[in-house]
Amino acid sequence: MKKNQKSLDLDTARVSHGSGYLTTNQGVGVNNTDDSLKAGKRGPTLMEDFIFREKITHFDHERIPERIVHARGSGAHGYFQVYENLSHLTKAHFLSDPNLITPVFVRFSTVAGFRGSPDTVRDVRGFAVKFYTQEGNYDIVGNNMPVFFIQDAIKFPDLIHSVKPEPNNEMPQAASAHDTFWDFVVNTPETMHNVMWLMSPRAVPKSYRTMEGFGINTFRLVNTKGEFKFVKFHWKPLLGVHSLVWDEAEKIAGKDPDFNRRDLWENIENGNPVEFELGIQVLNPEDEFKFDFDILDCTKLWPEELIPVQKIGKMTLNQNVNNFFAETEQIAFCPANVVPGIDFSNDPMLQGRLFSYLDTQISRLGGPNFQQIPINRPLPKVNNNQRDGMHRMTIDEGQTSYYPNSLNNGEPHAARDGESHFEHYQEKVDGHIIRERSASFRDHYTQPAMFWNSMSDWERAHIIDAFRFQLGKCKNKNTHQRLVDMLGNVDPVLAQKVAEGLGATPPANATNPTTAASPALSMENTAKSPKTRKVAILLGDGFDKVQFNAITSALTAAGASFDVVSGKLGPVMASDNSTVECTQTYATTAAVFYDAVYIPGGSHAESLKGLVGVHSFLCDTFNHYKTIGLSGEATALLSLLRTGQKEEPGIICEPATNVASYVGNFLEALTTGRHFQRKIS
Ligand code: HDD
Repeated sequence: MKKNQKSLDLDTARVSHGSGYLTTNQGVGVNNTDDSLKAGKRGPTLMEDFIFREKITHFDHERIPERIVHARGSGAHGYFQVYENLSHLTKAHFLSDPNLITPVFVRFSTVAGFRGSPDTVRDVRGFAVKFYTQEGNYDIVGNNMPVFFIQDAIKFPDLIHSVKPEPNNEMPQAASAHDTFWDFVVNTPETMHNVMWLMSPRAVPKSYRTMEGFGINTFRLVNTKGEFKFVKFHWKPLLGVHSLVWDEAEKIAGKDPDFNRRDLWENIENGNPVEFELGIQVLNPEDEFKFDFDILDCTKLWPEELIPVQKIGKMTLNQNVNNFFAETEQIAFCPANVVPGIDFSNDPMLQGRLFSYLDTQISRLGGPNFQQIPINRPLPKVNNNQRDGMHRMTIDEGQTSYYPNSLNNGEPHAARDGESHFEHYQEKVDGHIIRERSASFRDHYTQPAMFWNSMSDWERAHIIDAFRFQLGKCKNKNTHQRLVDMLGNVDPVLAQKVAEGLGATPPANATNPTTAASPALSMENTAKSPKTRKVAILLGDGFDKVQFNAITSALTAAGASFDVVSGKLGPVMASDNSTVECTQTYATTAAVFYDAVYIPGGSHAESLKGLVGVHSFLCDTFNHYKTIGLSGEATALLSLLRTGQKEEPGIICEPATNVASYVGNFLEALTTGRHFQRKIS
């Protein structure tokens, strides 16, 4: 793979430890790193043992504070290319030339959990992208939901204090299903819209490769003529948007807490690039007041049907980190990192964010020089009079470190015309200094209702179950009722169903304030591809090799993958006495890690019937709406499902197997993904 500019820059910091003798940090050779220096073989350790002291001291200081939010995350390198010259909209150089390759680093994250918490919890996901442009670093620090919980950044500490583990007992970990979060929600109606998203399947993404990203806040694009447009940023995954079901997410959290991290890592490691298109919604300044929401209010989205998303370029993630700490942990994103041509709006959330990130990074990364850490340093030369501070990495030469100066001929000089530089958009501002919220921010229910109206049946069922689960974990009954009353302003059916689950009283005057819907908000019609699909093939001695071969070659041809699962690792014998290597067992894996289960015919079917592992594979696959494939003698295993479940969609079961047509049916069901029409109760 040809290296991009940032990769070459990072090469200067990479150190290989493949060979050579051990040394101290001073470069002095060490011939024993196992025994400390003692006064006699059984005597006390000596203070003069600098080798011991250095090793232990370094170890004692190996941890840095984790991020106050988004502590749990995974990152990857890649690049971005714009589809066409956008200089009519923005002077940003990296958006002007389709041939230009801009290196990027992306970090995906959960929000509430600690650094070691599981990936598949119900939470918003962070989606932060750093573009290493030729004009400096540009960051889009977004989430996988297009709106936020609060309208003003000053409330952020309250929101986060409420969702993090409760301060008296530090429970629960990485979960919003507890009293303080919902207490905050019922006291803060502006949270309603994001709460609807949080209860939806979007909050349990199947993969970082299959979630959307949103810049959320409103920004400006500014061109060379000084004209601006308001803009919102979107990331659209080429593989479509896919989520887990809740029972699956909970089980995976225990069985593989690294589920999303592993998926990202393994795909990049296996040469499957991860691709997102960058989209923009562009709004003329004269249209600022045309809508029934305020475009500066980040609890509102701009419906794509009103303001279409234009796809302007593609990001490809194709390289894993060499060292998690040096890259993923030390990277520092900041919404204030903009380049010429991209500017801020007066969105009060964005304005507050512009302060917080750099501030937190000074303590998280140990001082004001964290921009010099290799993963953070920009590609253009940093040229200013800032000096000193903790961990300064550069040796800044010269006598002067101030401006203006004559001793250094006025250098470095203020950028002149023709030299890339940032100029703030010269907005005219007029108003009284006031600590108040604009009246145009007051409608907290129309867009949550639009979101609800846009959902398919299965998404609605997911949302109702999520409210019931989350509130069910809250001890305070008053909170249940207040939440149900809030939902009465979103939709009567939603309020009624949630009330039923909580034993609360449905609100008397519940109404849905709008008939509007935005089809783009539903995941129902998203792209579906066999390429993300993985099948568990359950085998015992005596399986039908012809059927096995037909399925596995079809899966490989379609770009899907499979694991052979059996009672023990090693070879499993087919009916024709050939063998197939089994790579997973019922102890090492489970149905939650696959999109489908397939069992070929053959004499093994009878023995599989009695295995607990096979039973739980089939039941979980059924309950999670996934495809079940049984052919030949294995169709008898259908008896492991309860009566009434056997005719449900997504069950491809054929006793007299016509191999070719069977494989076609199975692949079609697999590509569909989940069969939500299935009744699982
Ligand atoms: Fe934030 C991290 C996204 C509001 C303060 N935020 C952080 C990260 C993401 C977001 C993705 C992790 C970046 C990484 O991977 O390192 N934050 C958002 C979005 C917001 C938002 C989309 C609303 C539109 N954030 C927000 C507010 C504040 C912060 C209102 C404070 C006033 N966010 C922070 C922070 C973090 C952070 C405390 C923690 C670690 C860090 O910055 O570097 O400064």
